[in-house]
Amino acid sequence: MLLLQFSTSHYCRKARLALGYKKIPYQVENLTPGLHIFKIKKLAGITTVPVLLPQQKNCPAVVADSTEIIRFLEAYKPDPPLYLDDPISQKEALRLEDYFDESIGTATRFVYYQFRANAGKNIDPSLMSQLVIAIVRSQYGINATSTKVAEQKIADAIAMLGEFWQDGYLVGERFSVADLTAAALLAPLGLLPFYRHNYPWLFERITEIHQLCSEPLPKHWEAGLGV
Ligand SMILES: N[C@@H](CCC(=O)N[C@@H](CS)C(=O)NCC(=O)O)C(=O)O
Repeated sequence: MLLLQFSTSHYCRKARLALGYKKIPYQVENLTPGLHIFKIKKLAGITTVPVLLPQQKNCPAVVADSTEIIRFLEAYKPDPPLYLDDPISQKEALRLEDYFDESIGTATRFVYYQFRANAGKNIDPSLMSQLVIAIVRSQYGINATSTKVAEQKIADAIAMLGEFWQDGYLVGERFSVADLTAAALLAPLGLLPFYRHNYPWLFERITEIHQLCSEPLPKHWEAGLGV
């Protein structure tokens, strides 16, 4: 299988965590933000990554969007499962996946890129990195005011996770797509000392989930500890 991705995208991280959890061999092709459109639009009809090309017999040629990729992987290799057996629990797991995708993943993007353009500028001062940060900030309208709203959404999500993650799972009695999605979409916050210092349990859990899925933590992860 081939995963078309941005190496820095947390939605692509979500797809990689699922592939890793299911121990499905895959390769990645890193696309350049902006130029990616020429490849992705023609192939998948959308402009966002991740896009998976299964390259297998009896499989679709293209699966776009992280949620659809997990749905496909679950059918392709049901074991170990990311979906839950009980229909009510499964409905809740998909609701949480959607909440993290639509609300928290975008909020993380605001908080993360606002940090990288200010206090976190020295994490990678290279021209290329600063250019990507500037493009993303302009594309999504990321500034101090818009980031305030995002910070509140993240605070609400962390409060909710605090109830479940300190000693259990988001839904039911085992790891599911809901836990995986939360771990992927909050992982970029591990680079921010504010979150690392105030919520150590959150990043312990995110680390555990990355280990479970054989996925490395985000680059510069140690920056969150101020080293
Ligand atoms: N709902 C999509 C969101 C993916 C997404 O927002 N990807 C961003 C990178 S983090 C992207 O491709 N942005 C490029 C663009 O919008 O042109 C998913 O879950 O796959």
